Amino acid sequence: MNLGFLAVVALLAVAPPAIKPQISISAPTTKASATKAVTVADALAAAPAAAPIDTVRFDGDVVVRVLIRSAQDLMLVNQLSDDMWSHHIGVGGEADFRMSQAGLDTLKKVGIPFRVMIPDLQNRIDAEQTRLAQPMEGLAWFSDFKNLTAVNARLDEMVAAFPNLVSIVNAGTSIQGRTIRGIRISRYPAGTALPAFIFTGTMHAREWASTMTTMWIADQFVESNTIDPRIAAVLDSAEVYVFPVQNPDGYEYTWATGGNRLWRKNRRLISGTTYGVDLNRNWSVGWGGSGSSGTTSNDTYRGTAAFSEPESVGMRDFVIAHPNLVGHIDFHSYSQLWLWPWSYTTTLSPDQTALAAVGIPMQTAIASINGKNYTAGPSGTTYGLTAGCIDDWTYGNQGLMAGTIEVRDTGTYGFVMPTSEILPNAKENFAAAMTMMEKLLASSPITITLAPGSVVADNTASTVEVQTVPVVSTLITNGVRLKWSLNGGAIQSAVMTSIGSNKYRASLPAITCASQLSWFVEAETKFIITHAPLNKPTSFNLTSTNPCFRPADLNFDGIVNSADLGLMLSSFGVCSVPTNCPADLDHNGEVNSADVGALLVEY
Ligand code: 0X9
Ligand code: ZN
Repeated sequence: MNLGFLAVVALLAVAPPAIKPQISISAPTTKASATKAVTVADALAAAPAAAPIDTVRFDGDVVVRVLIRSAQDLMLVNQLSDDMWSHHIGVGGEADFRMSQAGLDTLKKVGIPFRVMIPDLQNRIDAEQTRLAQPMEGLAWFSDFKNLTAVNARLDEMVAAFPNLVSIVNAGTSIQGRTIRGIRISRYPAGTALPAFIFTGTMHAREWASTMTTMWIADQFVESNTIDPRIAAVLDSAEVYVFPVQNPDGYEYTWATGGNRLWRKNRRLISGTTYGVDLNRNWSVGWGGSGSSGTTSNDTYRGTAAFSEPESVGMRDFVIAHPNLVGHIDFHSYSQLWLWPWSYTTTLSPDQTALAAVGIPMQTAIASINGKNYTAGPSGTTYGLTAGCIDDWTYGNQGLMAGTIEVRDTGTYGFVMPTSEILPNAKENFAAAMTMMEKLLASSPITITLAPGSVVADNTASTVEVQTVPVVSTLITNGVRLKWSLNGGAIQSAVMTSIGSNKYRASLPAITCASQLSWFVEAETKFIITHAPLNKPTSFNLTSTNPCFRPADLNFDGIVNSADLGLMLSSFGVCSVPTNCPADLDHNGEVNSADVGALLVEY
């Protein structure tokens, strides 16, 4: 791991232009930059309505992968480009930058090693525009990228087709007044106590592959909810939230005439011609730290304060309002990475073991679909420091297992991905999401090893024993609990005592004739509480019923009568196995007249 490079990446993101070193090369005067978008947006506002406004163009721009050998290399590249496409740290510290031909010429002159990844960026954008202008009727939804209107229409269609499964949820309103829409997928009524997962996309506007990935997750959970046994099992035990577009204004701007295909931030007007806060630098955990910028024009501008932006406030409040959330993946593009906390520091999270216990199987699951290798690890050391990200907050503040997936590709196409990649990419990332859910739901499986039958004796406490072997993270202190409700009343709880071998024991209270007890066991680990007998609400309905059993009611019909007397008389005599001799009411090893007397008292 090249820690020096990390520090430099951080420097790149935070360094305001005023302190850039004066390097004695001629800076390109026609440098393509995010400020182009600002100019056009400004022109849009000022222009007469009829004036044709061109979409921001990147004619002549290239995307280069630069080998950063030193801090000076990076500072120089920073002079030549203000659009870093990937911060991915490869061997020797490689990163992708968009720059003009003049910038490329300078790179050659000064001898920094580089490779042109995309020589014809504007051609590719033009080809994409031409393709998207073709009619799409009759084509499968995932055959091409979809704009915000189409995404929203698709969410509405899911609700219409599966009204008992899918409902629209929202996470507030963007700065331009667009609703941040998502769906809830659940077999249970809202408010049912179930663990929940949230999958989010398109926080960065140009990362269209993340929109399609989250839409595919939604699609699979909706369309295959009864067909695919793994999906069905998850929906038995959990609810799923999907927010495909967290930055609707920015996304719309990447599609709009007069917009900018490569826009990243939200669309806050900061001042003059400067727009946008990086929503993935606007969260409170580590806010303001390395890998975020205080310069308003920077692509990683963090805003004036944590949660200065309505989009991050909306998402934050949604997560706070759903304390049953246990897992979160925020999808971005590109680089094929699975990054878990922390991202604001290189210090390992206290839950590194648990994060890896789920994270490595997720990486394996991705590879199992199409053979693609995604690099996985803690974000700070795997990717570089990025302070103020959503997943550091959902993990650090809300206790969710969380992380960021950078989907395909590794730079051949970058943000302008061919349609042939949409489904293979979506499918391998669906596998990651599935694995996170399954691993967490099976985080601490509980086996009931001793339980009372459905009928218990009057006024006799019964014992429950369970075994649970946590596989993701350890049980919290007093984390295994027996819970019950007497006659439908308030839920009572008792900590189960450890009896060794991962076994725990506790007693259910004695109950009297005709009362009813419902009970279940829960095991609490850092990320999720699992339940037994099943991790779903119906588990609670395992009941223990006492039908006012009387010993003399030998045929269990609720009444002591001549039928019971007949049974007793037919078993008159010595009991060879006293415990198997119900008619021996006084337990003296013989059914005799004393027992008949006892039976008649009960008549
Ligand atoms: O910089 C970002 O916000 C993400 N990369 S991107 O190219 N999509 O912009 C990476 C965030 C990595 N940090 C976290 N794990 N949050
Ligand atoms: Zn991103």
